[in-house]
Amino acid sequence: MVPRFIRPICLRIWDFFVWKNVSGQRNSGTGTGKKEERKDDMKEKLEQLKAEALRQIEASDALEKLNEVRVGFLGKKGELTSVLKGMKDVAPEDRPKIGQLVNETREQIEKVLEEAIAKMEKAAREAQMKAEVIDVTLPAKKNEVGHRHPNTIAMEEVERIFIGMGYEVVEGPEIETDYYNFEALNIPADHPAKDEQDTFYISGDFLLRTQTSGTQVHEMEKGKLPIRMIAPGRVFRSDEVDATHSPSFHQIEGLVIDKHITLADLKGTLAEFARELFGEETKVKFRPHHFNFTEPSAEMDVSCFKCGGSGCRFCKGSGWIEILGCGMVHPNVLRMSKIDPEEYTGFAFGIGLERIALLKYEIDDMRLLYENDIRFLKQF
Ligand code: 2NL
Repeated sequence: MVPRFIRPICLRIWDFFVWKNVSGQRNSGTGTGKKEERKDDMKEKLEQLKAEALRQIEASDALEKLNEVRVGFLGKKGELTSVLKGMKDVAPEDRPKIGQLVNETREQIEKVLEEAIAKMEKAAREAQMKAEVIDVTLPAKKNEVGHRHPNTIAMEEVERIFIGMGYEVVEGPEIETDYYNFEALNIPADHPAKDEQDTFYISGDFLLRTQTSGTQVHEMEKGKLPIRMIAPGRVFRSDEVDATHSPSFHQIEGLVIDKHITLADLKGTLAEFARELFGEETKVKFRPHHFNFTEPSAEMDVSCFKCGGSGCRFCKGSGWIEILGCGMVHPNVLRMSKIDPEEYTGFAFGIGLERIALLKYEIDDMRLLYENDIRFLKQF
């Protein structure tokens, strides 16, 4: 499209000729008869020009063609400009008249041109609207809303309970040294858990942590007491995959260290945890056990939340379900992390997250948690 500034430029050219004409009047005395003729010639030429422009506009079937017409007639080097160049041969007194005529011709061509452009643009818009018609009866695109993995739901539930009791959630590295994973936990060098058959060794001193206790050792070493923390996270053991085992699973360990912490604190805390997780009616019992890092040690069972303790398929008839391991932190463990066992005592526990998820959602095969079959995951 030819910009509108072309027009003022043409008018300037026109003014220039009028000015030249005034000075010409003063300086020269050309015969007026010939100039009279020129005036009529120009009138006729303008008429022809207009007729031709209108004909071309009429014949245009595309916006580009209309643009060509504009450039050809109204442009800087267009027909009208070249008519203006003939002005020098017109008698000075006729020049304003011819000038006016040129302007009128320009305006008329412009008007018709603009109307033709508007009409063509409207037609193009309408054609486009027709082509892009939206079928509002088509079914809408559905955005599938994702949700948390059952493991995550269980993990966040356990975290919520302990945060509610004033515990801090601390995460630590999945790669640990032998010291943080075993030695600092009072696990002797010849302990079977350290066997290559059970632990993934990386190189030298490094291994994939088999429990999140290392995170708690790091925390004890900081020397800031008391401690009330849980350490959730991924752990690794060199196990074959089956319905209850996976080489990578999740654990939530807990640690409390303060003055005057007793077994009563351990029992009260873990009983409260069980009631929040499985319901107000839940009973707990502690069975003696052995862990290197705690003394005494125990395993905690909860009354079966399916049958209430009378015995069913879910609890294999016993009425109890094993849920976690726990104990009072071994004095050797405290000492190795520079905590005086005469002044401070503590309790610790370890919960297998997958076990909680399987129990809570009544899933009978751990592998389902890792296969990421959307039909399975959608159910939680
Ligand atoms: C289990 C047993 C347990 C701990 C973990 C722990 C950590 C420190 C000191 C003492 Cl730093 N103990 N952790 C204690 C008892 C049991 O886990 O069966 N976990 C699934």
